[in-house]
Amino acid sequence: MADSPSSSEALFERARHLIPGGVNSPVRAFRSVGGTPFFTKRAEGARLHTVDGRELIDFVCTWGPAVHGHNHPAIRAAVAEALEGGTSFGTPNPYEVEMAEWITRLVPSVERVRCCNSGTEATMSCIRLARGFTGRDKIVKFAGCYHGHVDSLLVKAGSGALTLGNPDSAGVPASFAAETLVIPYNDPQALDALFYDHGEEIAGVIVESYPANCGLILPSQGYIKQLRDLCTRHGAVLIFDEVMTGFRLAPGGVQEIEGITPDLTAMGKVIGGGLPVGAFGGRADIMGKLAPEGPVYQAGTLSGNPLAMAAGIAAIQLLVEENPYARLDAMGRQLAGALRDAATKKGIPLQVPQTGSMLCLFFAEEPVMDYDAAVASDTAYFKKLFHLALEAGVYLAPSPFETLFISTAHEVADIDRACEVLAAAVGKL
Ligand code: KE4
Repeated sequence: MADSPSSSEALFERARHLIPGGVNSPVRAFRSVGGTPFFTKRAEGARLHTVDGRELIDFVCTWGPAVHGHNHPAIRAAVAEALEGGTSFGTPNPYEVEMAEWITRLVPSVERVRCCNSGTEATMSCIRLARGFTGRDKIVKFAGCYHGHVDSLLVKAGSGALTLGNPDSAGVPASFAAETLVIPYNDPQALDALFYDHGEEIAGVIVESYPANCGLILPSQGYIKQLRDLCTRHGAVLIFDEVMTGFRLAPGGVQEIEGITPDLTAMGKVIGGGLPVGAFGGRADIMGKLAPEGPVYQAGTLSGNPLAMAAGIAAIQLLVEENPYARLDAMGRQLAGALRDAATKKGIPLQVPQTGSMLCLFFAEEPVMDYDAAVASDTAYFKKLFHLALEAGVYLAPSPFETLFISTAHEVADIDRACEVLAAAVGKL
């Protein structure tokens, strides 16, 4: 069929001339799996409807925010109601207060909170606060973790940076990178050595509470506790990046599941209900350093935007009312089990780490516990599986270094269908 002006092919051809890579965020470009990205016309529940007339079961969920699926009636109604009052005021508004009350109620470690416009802004602000609070300069991150495109954190980063093969982005001065210490995740000895050598220089340690940007990597027993204890002993600020895991894996995120209290938490995605959002918060003594109360500056024209706050409040209220976590975990287990069974039957090494509504596929002999093991996994198998699944109407994240997401809009029939499609795809590898 000749490409109609609105086909994905035609749209991508137009986009490529005007937008770098044809996309407004690199990981959408299908660079690591090949092919042309499809364009979505609308999204409903667990499905994306492409401009080419295809209907796909969506396991990307707009990279995490759509924990209730797409276009949920309650979220749509909340945005419509807020829209009656306008789109942005540049003054405080009631929605911001309600959002702050929800976040501080569900995440007890967050005594005070500020909203912003993205997860990147949230992590960037946590870093600046840690430095302003301690008067120290060094920041610690973990190889493969991704915290948004903050200069000082685009060092051995995951997600799109890793997908495109440039985990250390160009444009970040060596002087910036020098203030960021990077160590392997899940390596207790490396953690001890780092604090032995640099403990008193470290302003803060930022960690994805469950790393999910070089695939999903779960912490070894006791690792997060060791990190907490070392930060406490050396006066370093422990920052949990719960942009992806917050509210999705439990009402209070991973810190509720693990029983570990960070000093600051970065949040985003779910709390915007699909609209642009970020938030960061934590200990009152640290947050008290933030302008206009303290010397650490941070700001945003659209921070606390009434539409984003209304959508996020509706999303949070749905989670509290429905308490869907056990059902989401059951669907995650079913999908992971079907993949493991198919790989065993085919005789292909496949690891499928899963927790709650998050899971990923590593074509590897052994469980993947860190960045090096993740990048050593067989990405060619993943690429083939991705396209076999897409052809059959199941959309996985277009990168082996991302994570699959399940929403409350996924029905039993969707998971059954996905299990069938993915098992068949594994059988064809
Ligand atoms: P944003 O600036 O994209 O809102 O959030 C950055 C961020 C921070 N922390 C974690 C743990 C994250 O996963 C992210 C962003 N996640 C990626 C997907 N892995 C967003 C997708 C994209 O970059 O297009």
